[in-house]
Amino acid sequence: MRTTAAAVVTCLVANATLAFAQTSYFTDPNSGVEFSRIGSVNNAAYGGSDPFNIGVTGRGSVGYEYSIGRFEVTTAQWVEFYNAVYARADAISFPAQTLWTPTIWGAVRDTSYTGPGTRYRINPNVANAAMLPVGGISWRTAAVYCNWLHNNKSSDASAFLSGAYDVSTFSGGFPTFTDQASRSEGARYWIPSWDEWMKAAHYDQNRLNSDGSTGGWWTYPHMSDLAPTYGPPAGFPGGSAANQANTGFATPTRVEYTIPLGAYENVQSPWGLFDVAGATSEWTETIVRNPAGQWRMTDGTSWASDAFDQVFVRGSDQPNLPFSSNGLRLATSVPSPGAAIVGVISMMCLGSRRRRAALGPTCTRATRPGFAGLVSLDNVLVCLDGNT
Ligand SMILES: [Ca+2]
Repeated sequence: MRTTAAAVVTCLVANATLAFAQTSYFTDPNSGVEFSRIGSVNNAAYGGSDPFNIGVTGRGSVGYEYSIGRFEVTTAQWVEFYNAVYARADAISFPAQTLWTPTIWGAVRDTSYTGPGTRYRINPNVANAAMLPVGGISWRTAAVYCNWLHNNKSSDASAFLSGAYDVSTFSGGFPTFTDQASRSEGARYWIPSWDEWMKAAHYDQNRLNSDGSTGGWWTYPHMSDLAPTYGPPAGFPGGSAANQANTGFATPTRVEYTIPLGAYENVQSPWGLFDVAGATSEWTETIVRNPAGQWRMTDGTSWASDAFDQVFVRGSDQPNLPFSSNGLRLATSVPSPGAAIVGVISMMCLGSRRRRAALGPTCTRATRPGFAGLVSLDNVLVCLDGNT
């Protein structure tokens, strides 16, 4: 989102008398990602119910500031990364099952490119393809993306291999893997932990509690305890301005895959995140273990899937495979605490966006058949997600 200086001033003036804590946004020039700064250090953990026994009660407190993408990674951002990896003369040596080409995004192979390597480009025949979400990102591919950003998008092969995650640790898949458990010390970009993701999606520093205190948890990620209205946004076939998330519906013409990120412009998490519900399910760094094996946790529902956007529901998948429903919302330490944040706007001052897209030829349907009722069974989810 672009916010003009005039708009920022207007927003700040308009909200100068409001008591609630404001949310700070900034666009990081290195990654090109627009982030929300997550404050409220040492926030109260989620204290609600855990009906699926996933261990959510007591989670979601974070004792430091961090930032997280307002949008899932976009096709434009992923094309740049893809080409940095593949449109080159020297083939970078990765462990097996580390890099995958997305299955659902707004890019196509650039057939005019003769090498070296392979190059993709944003589909010129798809309106606003640059803002379409990216599905089919494996956890390991997401980790390599973090390495590349950590190393300032260096073209050197080593820039992809370490920094945030040491790819030499990547092996295995199901039922176990040896991948680095959490980000390297000093990582500048990373895959958010479940606590970081939960807080950014569901914790509201301004929610008024019955005892007069502020700060609490919403069941759903659009600052509500009631489920969002699922359906296409206004301007799309079957769409309505009353609809709130790109999930929970599937159309014969695959309208759901033509909806760009941020299309539900007035539907945001307490920290200004778009499309927490819908588009892709988002990887987290957190490892789920049970006697049957281990997985990396995902959260948020994906396109067309059964909608389970409650705070007490999550998914999980193997880190080595590119399930088409899975994408990435990036986390970062930049700017470092105390550094200047540009583009401060109020959560009430939302920029206008109107993005429309048509279905690209690379789109494929991604569903999670049988997802309903199996949300807490990681070993079952792994099998059901093998749909790419
Ligand atoms: Ca999402």
